[in-house]
Amino acid sequence: MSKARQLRDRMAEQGLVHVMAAHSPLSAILAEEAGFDGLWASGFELSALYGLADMSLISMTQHLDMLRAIAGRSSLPIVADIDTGYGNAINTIHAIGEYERAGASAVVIEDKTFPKVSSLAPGGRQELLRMEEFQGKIEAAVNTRRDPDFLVIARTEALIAGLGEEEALKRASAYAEAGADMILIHSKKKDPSEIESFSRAWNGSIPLTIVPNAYPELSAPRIRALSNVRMVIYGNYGIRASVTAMQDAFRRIVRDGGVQNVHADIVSVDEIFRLQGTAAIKSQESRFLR
Ligand code: SPV
Ligand code: MG
Repeated sequence: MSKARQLRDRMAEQGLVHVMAAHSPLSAILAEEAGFDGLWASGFELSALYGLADMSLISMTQHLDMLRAIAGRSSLPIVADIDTGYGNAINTIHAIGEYERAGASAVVIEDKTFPKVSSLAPGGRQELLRMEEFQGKIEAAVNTRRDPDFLVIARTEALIAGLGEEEALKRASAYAEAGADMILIHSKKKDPSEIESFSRAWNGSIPLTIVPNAYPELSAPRIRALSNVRMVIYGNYGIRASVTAMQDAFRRIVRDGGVQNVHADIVSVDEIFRLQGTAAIKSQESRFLR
């Protein structure tokens, strides 16, 4: 059974799957150990890892390399954030082949123009593609996938662009007609009202995915009450948690003039050895090194 099938089955069984952002194999290992259902190969997180803005500056090759490395160290299904599909429908066809081969179980493609600007960037330029052109990208993606369970998730940025619920609903219906498996509806409003209202108004022809980055109070019980939502993506929590931890430790080391205090408050080197799979290598050494 493919991981894409597993993800679909889990959505059907649980009603809601929890997908954590991963920007590296190590963050993917930690997400799997914590109990998430899937991984989000986030463009925002990978851009931040490179110290860059999430504005189509990271190449498809860089994203694919990281996705392959993540797939090699985690058994969870991966939802790949492929932004605008790297160009037009022809670029999208190429991208779908590459991402499926690299080990993704799903892609999210958004209806912005290339190059995109991060949805949450204050005052960010948010230009949408013509709806018909984006339908072409969705049809191309659906037509290209080899595993029929591979999920094509169409993300509309109509609310992000300030075009309102009616436009968002119109676009979501058009993308469902084009063959999308799910709609990702995103909002940068500081409360979940836009998302709750959209989800109530949605015709339910295909399920919804949400990314509660700007409105964190939308907890799992409240999401479950929105009957159309089947996937929640925790979109930037991996990189933010890492930055919090590193800022704290690095500042303390400078302030304290050494690592004597921080040492006991961070994980041991043995814990890193465990995450690196060192025990398995030890047993391989004793078996095969002669
Ligand atoms: C990402 O994590 O790259 C996303 C989610 O696309 S957001 O940054 O909120 O747009
Ligand atoms: Mg993104």
